[in-house]
Amino acid sequence: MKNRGLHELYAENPELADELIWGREVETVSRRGFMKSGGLAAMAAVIGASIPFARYMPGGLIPAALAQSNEAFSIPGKSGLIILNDRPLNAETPAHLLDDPVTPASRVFVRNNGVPPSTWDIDPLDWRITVEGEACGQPKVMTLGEIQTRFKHHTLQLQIECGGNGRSEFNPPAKGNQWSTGAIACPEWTGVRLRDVLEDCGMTDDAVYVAYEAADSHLSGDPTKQPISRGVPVHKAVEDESLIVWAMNGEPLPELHGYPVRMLCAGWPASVSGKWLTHILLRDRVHDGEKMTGQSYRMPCEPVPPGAAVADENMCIIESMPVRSLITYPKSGIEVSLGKPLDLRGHAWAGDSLVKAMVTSIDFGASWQKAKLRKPVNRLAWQHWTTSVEFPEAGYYEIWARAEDDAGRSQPMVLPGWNPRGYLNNACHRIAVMVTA
Ligand SMILES: Nc1nc2c(c(=O)[nH]1)N[C@H]1C(S)=C(S)[C@@H](COP(=O)(O)O)O[C@H]1N2
Ligand SMILES: [Mo]
Repeated sequence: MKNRGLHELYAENPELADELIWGREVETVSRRGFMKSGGLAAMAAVIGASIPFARYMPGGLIPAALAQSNEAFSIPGKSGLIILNDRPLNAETPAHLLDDPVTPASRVFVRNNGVPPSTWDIDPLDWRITVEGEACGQPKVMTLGEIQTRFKHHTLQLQIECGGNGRSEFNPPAKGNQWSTGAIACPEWTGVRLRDVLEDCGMTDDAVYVAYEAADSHLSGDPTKQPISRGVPVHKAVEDESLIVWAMNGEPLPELHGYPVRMLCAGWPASVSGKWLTHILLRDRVHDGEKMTGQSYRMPCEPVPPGAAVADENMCIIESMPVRSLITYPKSGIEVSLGKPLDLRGHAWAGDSLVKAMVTSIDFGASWQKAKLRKPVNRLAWQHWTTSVEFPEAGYYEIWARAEDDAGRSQPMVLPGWNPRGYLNNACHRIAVMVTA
């Protein structure tokens, strides 16, 4: 057990992990089977406190107090991100470092599929973007400089979230970057509307999809292969908030985030927001570029049992991301004194939808209290929430946060439906709090 991560152990066999770690007998029937008192003493000993609401604690779930075991690693321009892979570079942001209302560039997660282009010596105004494709009336090559002078500028705060955010919790495990909760960011972006550029290039009536190609290269080094080329249906591409951006928080785009220019279609898996943009393709069919087909960024069209193999033709392209939230203050593992209310805050978002309500629980979801929830600064920006909780006695607690969107869809308490590639885990975020007398 020494050589195996807690997450790996829980992912493979949560009941066995409970047993190994806590020495308790667990019901094998249900992953959510409640704890038996045998292991309680062991768990309380490791955590270092009693667990007042232990009777509600689901089995097979890593206590939030122990769930953040990865070490921080440094990447130029970043602060406190956790590296998941260094080739290609993938790094996520711990929840408490996402506390700012507008995410600073230093805290925006990084998801690369290939090797970024070398751009340190380019003239950004001279960067060329080709607009072409079956549904493009007048194919054009435009420089970024021309795009900046010809079209109206827009600045919006927009959230981007990787489709695989939360993947690390699926069981059986899904291959790919083992994101926990940190593949989400909501900086402010400046650019022009994608729609304005598409109209200028004479988008025809048979346009179905708008896709990107980019300047990064495939990991294999094969110049004929692209690392990723995805897109969105025309209705999403022509929304007011779909942009071609060159600035993040008023500064040129950082190299890791697509310098000098990227596409940005918020609320959908961030894989539709192509970095290092070189081509905009107006397609007369669903785009068939790299990572559009097969099982990439697709979910089973109908729910499947955990571990099932799903044929490609039964996998559907992910569109809007599901409702989700984070507790960004306090940091998990905080110690507080009994008798003092604890202020909490965080963000909530729901893909293309609005978040309508936000609730928190201190008793493993047995009861919930309503938080104050603000409106987004603009459509497709995350929303801020605050609340204050009081604890009845000293001991170990978990705070769970749960958002509900305007269509009445809530976050699942533990895990949503399993899927082969481990997408769309929007389970409640949990933090550990130790209350001392
Ligand atoms: N050209 C290019 N664009 C890309 C990617 C990439 O690897 N290459 N990764 C995509 C994926 S999967 C995600 S989640 C987001 C991540 O954006 P970020 O690194 O700016 O946070 O960029 C998307 N755009
Ligand atoms: Mo992604």
